Amino acid sequence: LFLLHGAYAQWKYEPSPENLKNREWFQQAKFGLFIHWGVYSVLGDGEWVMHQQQIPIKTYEKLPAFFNPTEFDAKAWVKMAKDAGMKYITITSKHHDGFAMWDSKVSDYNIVKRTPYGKDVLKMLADECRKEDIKLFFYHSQLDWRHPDYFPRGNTGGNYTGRPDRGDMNKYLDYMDAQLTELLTGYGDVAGIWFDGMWDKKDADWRLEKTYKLIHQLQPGALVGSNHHRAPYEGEDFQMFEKDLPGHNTTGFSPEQKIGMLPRETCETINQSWGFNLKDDRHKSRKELIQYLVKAAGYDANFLLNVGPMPNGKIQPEHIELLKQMGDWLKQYGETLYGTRGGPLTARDWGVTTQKENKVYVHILKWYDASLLIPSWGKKIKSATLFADKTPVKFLENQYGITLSIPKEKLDEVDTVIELELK
Ligand code: FHN
Repeated sequence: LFLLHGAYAQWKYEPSPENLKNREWFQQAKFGLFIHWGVYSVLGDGEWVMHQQQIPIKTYEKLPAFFNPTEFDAKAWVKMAKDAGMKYITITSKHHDGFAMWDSKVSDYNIVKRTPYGKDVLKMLADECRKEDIKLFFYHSQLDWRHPDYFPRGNTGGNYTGRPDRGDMNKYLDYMDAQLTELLTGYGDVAGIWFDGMWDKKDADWRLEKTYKLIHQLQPGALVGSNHHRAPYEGEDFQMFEKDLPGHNTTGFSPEQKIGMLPRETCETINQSWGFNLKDDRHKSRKELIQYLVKAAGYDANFLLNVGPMPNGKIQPEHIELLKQMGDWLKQYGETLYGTRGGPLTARDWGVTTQKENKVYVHILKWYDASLLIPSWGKKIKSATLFADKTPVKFLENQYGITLSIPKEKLDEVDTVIELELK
């Protein structure tokens, strides 16, 4: 046993060349669409409805019969994402309720077998993404409220399932690996697996090594990430921060993490909910969303922005409109984000910087004065230009740093971008 344990601890993951290439692509992509969609959307009360309304499994299992998304149009979703300037989509293949959104062979608790709709939406989406050159990730919940061998933390405190707290975790993990195998063999190139839910049973043996090796063997290019709110484990390819800019330590930050080690991503919802919520009309504003995207880039992270489609398969019109506005903004300013890396400065109260080759983009998100002093990072500046209209910006370099003069009337309340060309 000791030897086995030792072997586990020593596993050293060597990402394949295509994996490293995909990591680079990921770092350049900057913006993705997160989709939380499942049978829960029928109730319009978010994806945690089973737990929150304490619905017993037997009752919840009646829900798929009401899920008939006849208006679902993969083409329209992918076009919406593309028009928003997004480069990838991450969709829930299975959320905590255990319902599979594809034609799973190892469980008939899936969209093809249990709903009047009867079609494999992941397949349709994967085909459309491939056509349109949008990459597709699967969000996969490790926590499973329905599988008899996943024993949740119980009906007190943790998650409500209305069933006993026992089972054979290994059997559950075999099932999970079998479902992952289906997703990684039947849907073409998968950009990655986005795990969530391990936090439910922090001390369980999740057999991560086995699962991660399986994924890397089936699709060496696929990127593995997990929303476990801890420092990355061996076998992971990117690090995610839920509702959190890296390092802002509310969720997803761990002091032991090595900053900059893996590509990063932060996710947020467009309103307050992940899954469709009828009562949620607290949509974020255009300004908030654009600034979040810019800040994420300044923190060297992608922004994965979530929508929860309605039970009919359509996306709320308010969300379509907001995404369109982001896309319009990106048409003008995308150059200052795509393909850049965060820095050279760390985030400031006034905003962030992004960089690409011999250019640095100063994104001023909140500033009221006609000049701004930024610290110097040891490089000399050749020119400074207001990105929006290419007019020159006066600057002064001295021992205090770089002072940029910004004509007040040119300050943009969303993002005033100053392009610095380096010598
Ligand atoms: O419990 C889930 C939640 O439903 C949602 O999927 C988010 C997305 O990041 N993650 C979990 C909470 O950490």
